Amino acid sequence: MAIERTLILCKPDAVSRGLVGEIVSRLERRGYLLVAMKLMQLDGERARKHYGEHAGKPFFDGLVEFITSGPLVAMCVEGEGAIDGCRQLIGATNPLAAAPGSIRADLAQTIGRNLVHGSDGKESAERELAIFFRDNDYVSRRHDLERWIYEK
Ligand code: DAT
Ligand code: MG
Repeated sequence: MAIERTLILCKPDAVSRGLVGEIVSRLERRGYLLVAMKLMQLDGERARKHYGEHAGKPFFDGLVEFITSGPLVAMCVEGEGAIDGCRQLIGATNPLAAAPGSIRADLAQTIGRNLVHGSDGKESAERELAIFFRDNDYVSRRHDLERWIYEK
């Protein structure tokens, strides 16, 4: 394993439902560290870039419309194996198939309003983080990493 960074979004449904704190809390309780965080509203261009792998699929236009429909919270989350670990906390894409205890199983009902985005691999994490953050948006949590997470 390695210390990884991943992009997590609290999508507009999460902001609108007042679930940002709940979602951030679950990530923090796992021990993951926030190293960048931004409340923002996406324009169509950036939304299409972020979800580029889904271009042409039947749900693509609705997905872009939804993700741009209101403010979202973008985060860079850091930790040991954080990419897969966050996907585990988030749960399967369809809340009905998500493991009980995951964010989507506990808090969401439908695939189109599943509250959270998490990068699905190293390459997508890097690509997606660059869409949302610049180099100087990141803070170092090295001290917390060493104190709480890193196994020496
Ligand atoms: P995930 O968000 O779990 O990585 P994904 O990358 O396959 O899932 O899809 C991105 C988002 O697109 C997903 O969170 C919700 C939406 N989506 C995916 N499949 C869908 C479908 N069949 N119908 C409606 N929305 C869908
Ligand atoms: Mg995905």
